[in-house]
Amino acid sequence: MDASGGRRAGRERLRSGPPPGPARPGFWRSPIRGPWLTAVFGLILLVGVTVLFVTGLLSYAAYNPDLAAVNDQTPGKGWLGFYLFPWPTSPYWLYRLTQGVHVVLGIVLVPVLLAKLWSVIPKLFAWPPVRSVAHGIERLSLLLLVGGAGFEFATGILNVQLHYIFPGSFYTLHFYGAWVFIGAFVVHVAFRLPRAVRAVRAGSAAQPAPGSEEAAGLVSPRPAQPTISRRGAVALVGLGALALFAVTAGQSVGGRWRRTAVLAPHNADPGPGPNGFQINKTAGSVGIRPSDIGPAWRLTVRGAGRHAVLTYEELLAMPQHEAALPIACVEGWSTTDQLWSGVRLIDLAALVGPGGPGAPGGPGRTGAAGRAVPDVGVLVESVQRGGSFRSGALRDNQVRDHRALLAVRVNGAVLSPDHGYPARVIVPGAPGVLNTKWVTRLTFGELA
Ligand SMILES: Nc1nc2c(c(=O)[nH]1)N[C@H]1C(S)=C(S)[C@@H](COP(=O)(O)O)O[C@H]1N2
Ligand SMILES: [Mo]
Repeated sequence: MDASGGRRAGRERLRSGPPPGPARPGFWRSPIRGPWLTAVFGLILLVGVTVLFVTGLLSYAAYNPDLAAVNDQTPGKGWLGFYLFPWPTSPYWLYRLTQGVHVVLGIVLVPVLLAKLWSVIPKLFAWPPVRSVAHGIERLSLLLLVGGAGFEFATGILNVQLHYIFPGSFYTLHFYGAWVFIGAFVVHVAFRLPRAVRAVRAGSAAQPAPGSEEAAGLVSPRPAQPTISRRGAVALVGLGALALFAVTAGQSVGGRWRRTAVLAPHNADPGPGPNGFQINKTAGSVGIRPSDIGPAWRLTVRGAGRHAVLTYEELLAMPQHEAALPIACVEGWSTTDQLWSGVRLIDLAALVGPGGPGAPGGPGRTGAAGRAVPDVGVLVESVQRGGSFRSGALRDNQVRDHRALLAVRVNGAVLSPDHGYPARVIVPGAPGVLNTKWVTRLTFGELA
């Protein structure tokens, strides 16, 4: 047989019907599968994934990935990060809200995502696997869609469960994955939205004839007896989502609600007292030695060509200010507002600013007319040597906010070693990761 004869025989086999198994019509027998069920889950995901994508991009912007290649070094994000903007400091609970929504919603949508995938399983085995070039491209885009969704949900959930097992940085993987996923998602929505809207309008009782255009390959030609109604199935998935909400949302609210977050890794009791609120990494767990933060501790402050070295007592002798601010972690947990007190970052910048302390035209937007106002972004370094954490960078607008402190006290007490004694940064509106603990050096000036 010549080559073209072989191809013809292959085509004959395809036309003569699918092999035995899941590709056969009638293999999938659930009577509730159909355009209505798929459309309901699909429309919920349309709203949910859109919110996830937007809050995810916001989280990335909040992380200040443009600063000094300190906060993040995702290569190529310059192009995908076209939208990056200076993260504001007001409202001070901004990141607490956006990241709480991102993480809680991501967890709550898991049952909906699984139900949606279940509802379209017969299409995975569609026969013939590829009907035309267009069909082939469509199936390839579905691979990116389903693969992208699986990847984003899996990496996100592993991250909030503190399982950093993926190769490379979470930020890099989750960020690139999000763009691949959202690309496939937009294409999918563009093709399917009209059909989904029609199916939902037709109602849960309407079931198009199997094999018809409107059935979209979802309706079984040999349905089994129903054990649940379509609406019942949606309600069941909704209950699952609600249950997940009930056991995770508490960690984003903080305070006494944190105990309800039994599925969250950060639900342990942080103990009583002024320092009794959530700790990310304890001093012991990242190898902070008592000698690092004992009497020999010094704070080095550097600015345009000048620097100052302060003892703990000298830091305490500077004007102390208060700010009630939460800590809101990228992992989705947050504390309620805590009352921090310490030295304003802008006052520390003024110590080493171009004009020196109190000089006209020193740091502050109200410099003498015509004088360029220096950028007071800051690189914050910790005494920490263990773990992956070294430093963090803050933007000019964050340093200038009067609530941005190098805190030495919280809720009226000296900082505990686990919360960053002798001094830690606290900034309004920013992700927790920028609130560097056990600070030993501040370098003010142009960063990017
Ligand atoms: N030096 C240092 N600072 C750090 C961290 C760290 O691991 N090391 N963790 C950061 C993260 S991710 C968060 S969410 C906050 C948590 O602060 P807390 O432990 O006082 O609640 O500290 C930040 N500062
Ligand atoms: Mo964090």
